[in-house]
Amino acid sequence: MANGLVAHEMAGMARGPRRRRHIVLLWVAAAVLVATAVVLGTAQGLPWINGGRTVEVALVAQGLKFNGTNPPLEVRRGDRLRLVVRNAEPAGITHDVIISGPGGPRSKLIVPGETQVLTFKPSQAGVYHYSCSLHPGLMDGRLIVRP
Ligand SMILES: [Cu+2]
Repeated sequence: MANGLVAHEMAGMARGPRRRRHIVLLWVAAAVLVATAVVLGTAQGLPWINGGRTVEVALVAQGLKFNGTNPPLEVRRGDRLRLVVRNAEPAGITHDVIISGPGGPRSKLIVPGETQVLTFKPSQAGVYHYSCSLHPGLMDGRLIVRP
């Protein structure tokens, strides 16, 4: 995408006056600087760069497990976790989802066939848990929040 933008700007340069060429060069330099900062910031986990990241995870509750194995989930501090939880059980088996740890939210009861979305933006790093309060010990996975 960045290459496409540069090519477009270069085409403009060939036709435009000298002043316009300087402005275009400034914009290209600024774009390169911003792109570099974003890449470096993301790689180093700087919250001021990646604070707006949303991590969406689909969880299917079935057979008294989340996604079969209650897999560990991983985000970085400052990420917004968006859990999309679907209850795929037969009639009569209700679940919920609770994130344990500082500020962790709790869903309402989720009946078979229903989907609920739970969002959570952890402000502290550490190991949290996502679990179903109706099936403790069976539906319990780790949520790892990296610093
Ligand atoms: Cu449950």
